[in-house]
Amino acid sequence: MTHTLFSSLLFIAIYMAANGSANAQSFVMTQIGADRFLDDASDLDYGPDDYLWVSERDLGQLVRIDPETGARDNLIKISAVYSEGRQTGLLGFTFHPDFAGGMPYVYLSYTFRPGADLYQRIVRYTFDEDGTNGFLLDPLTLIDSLPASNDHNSGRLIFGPDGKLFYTIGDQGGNQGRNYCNQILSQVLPTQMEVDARNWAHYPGKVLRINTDGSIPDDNPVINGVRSHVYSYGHRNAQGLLFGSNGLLYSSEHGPDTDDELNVISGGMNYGWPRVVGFQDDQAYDYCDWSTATDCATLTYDKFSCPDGATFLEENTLTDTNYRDPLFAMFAVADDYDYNDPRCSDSWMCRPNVAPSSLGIYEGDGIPGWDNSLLVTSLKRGRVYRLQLDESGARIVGDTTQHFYTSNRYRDIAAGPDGKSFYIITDPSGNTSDASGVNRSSGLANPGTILKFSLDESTSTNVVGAETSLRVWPNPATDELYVELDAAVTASSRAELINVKGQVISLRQNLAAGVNQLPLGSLPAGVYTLKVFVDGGFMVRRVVVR
Ligand SMILES: [Ca+2]
Ligand SMILES: [Ca+2]
Ligand SMILES: [Ca+2]
Ligand SMILES: [Ca+2]
Repeated sequence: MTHTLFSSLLFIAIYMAANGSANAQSFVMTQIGADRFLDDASDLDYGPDDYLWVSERDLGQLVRIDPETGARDNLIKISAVYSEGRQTGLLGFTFHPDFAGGMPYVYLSYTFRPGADLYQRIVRYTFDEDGTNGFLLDPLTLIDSLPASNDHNSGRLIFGPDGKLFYTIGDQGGNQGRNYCNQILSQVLPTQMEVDARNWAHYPGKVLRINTDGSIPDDNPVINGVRSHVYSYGHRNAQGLLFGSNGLLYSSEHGPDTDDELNVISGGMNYGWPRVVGFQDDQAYDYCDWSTATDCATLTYDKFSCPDGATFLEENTLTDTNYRDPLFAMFAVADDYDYNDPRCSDSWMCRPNVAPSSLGIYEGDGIPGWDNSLLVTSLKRGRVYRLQLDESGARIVGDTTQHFYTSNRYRDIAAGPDGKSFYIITDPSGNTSDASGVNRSSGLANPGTILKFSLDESTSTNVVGAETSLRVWPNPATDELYVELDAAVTASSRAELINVKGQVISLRQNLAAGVNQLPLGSLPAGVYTLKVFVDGGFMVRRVVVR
């Protein structure tokens, strides 16, 4: 075996978890490989061979990296991969569940361009450890000519416990940006005639379930009278997909400006997009279909207006009995939320979405208090959000906590085999938030590399935002809440009030050291979570309003 030694340097730093809970853990951060030793990485898996496998999206290259030394093998560069911009190229890959036991197959998905139009396909390669004639051999295309676009291709590919492949295919970025006159097809289902003709044009905005030979499983759901590869529909851009050992299928999904979603995916169900965002609550989102506007192509796109002739629909107009609300929305805002609030110096930062690039799960006892947690990587916030599942796996309990906070864009996460560590790939460029969590930054701390966070068992709890630095009263509260921050707090703090559905119903920028008054207005009585963000961490209090 020859290693391509791009870099075997290891950079080590102590990193404390930014986590408001009393039993917070601290982690040691190690950088594996130099800055930008990876091209735009899209998928990271801890391989059955104890290497870190990474797809380099733009180069169309699959590599594996020794997690101890950072030494790297370039396994294959696929010449058929077509890439332009940030949403195309080599998207995802996964291992056959019996990879080490006689089925040495790796499945990859990528965009290609045989003519004027873009497509994506899923291809199986056979791994040869010897590598003399190449590491990945004998490509076998499972499914070809899936729709692709310059935006929102998704591309998460996983194996289910049922031996089927599951694949997310995004909404192609319709109804926004440069594709603003393209109809979103997430609610449009394939017809029998299309399936018979192997025409997959209506697959955007779906989760697909695929036999390992590419055919349609006999037990796939019949939706609208048709059995196809479509397993679920109504998706926007699901870049996270995994099965828990409880057998449930989870996805994470980018919301438009609010309501990034976590979903439990069930066969045949409709997850709402573009008719519903987050919960079906008619808050802070309506669907305006620009593709139906009069002379759409002559208009200038503006996401906060709806042009003449365009179909306009509130969330409550979706009445599909297959509709399912998400497990959690991160993070939702109320109807009166001003996306262009003049108090907010940067509207991109002030939008409540986190840009969830992938989803991981932690199952085990190695990190006390973390068993059965979903882990969401954020491009926009440079951190991992941890959501605790209950025993059924179908409900989130407790508060969202934040970990591994650095000024980076996190692309994907993989748990290490020791049950006490995580690996995260970072983007080589782009915007994220700075250490305060409030300001936009393009100065990435660790661009284009792999960060390892290992539980630090040698130190006692040392948490950003110690319990003593926040006082909240009265509790219960009626008309207003007083929030006192200690004198060391910078002026860049902010507060969120979150209801039991996980929706941010009130957001206050620029809390100052000392006493701050938060008017509660006409909030419904109930239990709320107050989150105060300070110095790269946050603190949480339960607040009763009556
Ligand atoms: Ca992965
Ligand atoms: Ca993968
Ligand atoms: Ca949804
Ligand atoms: Ca909603």
